[in-house]
Amino acid sequence: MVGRVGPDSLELTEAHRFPNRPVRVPEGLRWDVLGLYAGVLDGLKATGQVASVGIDSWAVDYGLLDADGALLGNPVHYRDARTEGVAEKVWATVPAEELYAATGLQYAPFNTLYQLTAARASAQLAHARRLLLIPDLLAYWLTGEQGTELTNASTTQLIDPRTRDWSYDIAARLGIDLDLFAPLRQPGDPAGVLRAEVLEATGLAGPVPVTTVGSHDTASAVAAVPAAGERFAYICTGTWSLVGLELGAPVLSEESRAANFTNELGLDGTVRYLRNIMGLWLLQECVRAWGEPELGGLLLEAAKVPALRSVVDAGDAAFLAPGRMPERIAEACRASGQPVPGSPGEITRCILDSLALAHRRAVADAQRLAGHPVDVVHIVGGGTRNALLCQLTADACGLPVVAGPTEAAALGNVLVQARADGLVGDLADGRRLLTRTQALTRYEPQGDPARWLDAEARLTRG
Ligand code: LRH
Repeated sequence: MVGRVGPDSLELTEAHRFPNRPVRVPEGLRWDVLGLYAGVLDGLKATGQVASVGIDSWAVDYGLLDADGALLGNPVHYRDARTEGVAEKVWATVPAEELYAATGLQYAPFNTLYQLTAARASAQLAHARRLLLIPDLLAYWLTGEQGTELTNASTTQLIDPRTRDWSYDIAARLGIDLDLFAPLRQPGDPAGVLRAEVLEATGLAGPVPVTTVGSHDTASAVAAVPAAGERFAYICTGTWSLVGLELGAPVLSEESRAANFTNELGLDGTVRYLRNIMGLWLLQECVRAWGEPELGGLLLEAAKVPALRSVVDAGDAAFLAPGRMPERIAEACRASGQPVPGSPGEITRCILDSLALAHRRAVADAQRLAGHPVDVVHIVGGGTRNALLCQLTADACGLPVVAGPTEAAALGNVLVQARADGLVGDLADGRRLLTRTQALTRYEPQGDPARWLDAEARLTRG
């Protein structure tokens, strides 16, 4: 994405798009990270020329480098099965309560800490001298310089959200060598310049600086939530729904742990207090199983299906792995004694109702646990294109929803680069620019909110 920023303008254009296809090999599910890097180079070439480059991606995953700086194998995909049953082993050394009080991270089997524990006896880790999170790995290949960007580092479960530094004690007790990580760097810090070979491969004229941005895509997306003031919740929609609040300090209570809320780090000393919900992954996997029918048609069919006939728990890790998604959703409905959706339209409706319900729960729980009331819910990311999901979320939350921008992560990324260049001011200033320049749609809550409480009760009964 190419961003153009002026005093009263902020525009994105897509220079190049390439698929990110995980590959299943005998040892498990892997990322084709060389393919991604090649896509990045093609993308840079397609820009013509840029003043700065910033990289963000999904969280938690990493590549390992040997003593020569060479990549050791393909990075493992966070949906790979290697972390099954690993958390219990970790908790035998550091109890889950203590781990939460120290790192503030919600339990997810794929947090880097569990992945590293799963890999403990592997030959690859034994030979590794450096670990780079995915955006830091791409930045290393582009610049030759290594660093660990803070917002993404906070998803490793090895950062203390109070000090915004490593959790040295936790790492030591779990036998994780923090020297594997390159020094921490902050959004806005310089991350080097494009190497001569990269300039040659892309045709760009150097020097082109690489700027550290909120390299966790969700950190960048939250930075681009066009909110005024503090009384807002956000939902970053896409493969995941990340639902929560922006806070000045982490919430590390036992109640918060039990509710599975995470304290990831955001820009400018903020904390992203949120819950990971399975998100449109549920629908993406069904669409794949149905042979990729057109989404518009599916949503029209879904809109005709009566509301809230059956719902599933969109926070359930049972939906994490790829494959057989329509069947797994049907099984979950059957197990909780609800009508079993059969047609693609019915299953789509079940997914959207379930997501809206999970959004409702997370928005309500976050406000209660953080003692931070909100007046509006902002939806950013891919789900903003799904008007039915936005309306259902407004209905379920009983709050107005403001949907947009869609490319929030890219906009948040660009804003941090623009700021490093002195073109925009702080987070609030960037948000005002977004509000003035981006297309936003408002959805007012409709219908009786009690219906959603009834549906929620069905989940807990199941
Ligand atoms: C979204 C995301 C999310 C993480 C998940 C692994 O792309 O970064 O914030 O929890 O991927």
